[in-house]
Amino acid sequence: MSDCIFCQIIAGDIPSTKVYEDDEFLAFEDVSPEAPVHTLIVPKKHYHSLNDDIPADVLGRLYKLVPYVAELKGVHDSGYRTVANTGDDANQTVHHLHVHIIGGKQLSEHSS
Ligand code: DGP
Repeated sequence: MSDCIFCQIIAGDIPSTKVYEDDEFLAFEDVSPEAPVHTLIVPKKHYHSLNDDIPADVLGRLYKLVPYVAELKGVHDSGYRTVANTGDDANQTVHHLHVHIIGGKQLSEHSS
C-alpha cells in the first residue's frame, strides 16, 4: 500500500535501521524506542493487523522469527516482551501488522 509507512520502509523509500531481512519479513529498529532494545518485525506483504485473515503458516513463521531476532539483539536469554497492538484501543498507530520486541532492561510487570 503506497500510503503505508511500513510498506515504504520495506520498499526502501523510507530509510530504516535493518536488523534482519528475508524474502518474507523485515526487522528494523523502532524510531521511538521505549527500551534499549526496541525492534519491529513486519511481514513484507501488507496486513492491517492480527484481525486480518492471515494464513497460519505466515503467523507461525513471523513468531518463529521472534527468538531469532531477539538473539540478534542480545536479549534472547535476558528476556524481552513481544507486543502486537491491534486497533484503536490498543493505540495501533501503524496499520501494517508488526510485532514489537522490547527489552534490554527490566520491564514493568504489566503493560496496560
Ligand atoms: P504501534 O502501531 O503503536 O504498535 O507502533 C508503531 C511503531 O512504529 C511505533 O513504536 C513507532 C514506529 N514507527 C512509526 N513510524 C516509523 C518510521 O517511519 N520508522 C520506524 N523505524 N519506526 C516507525
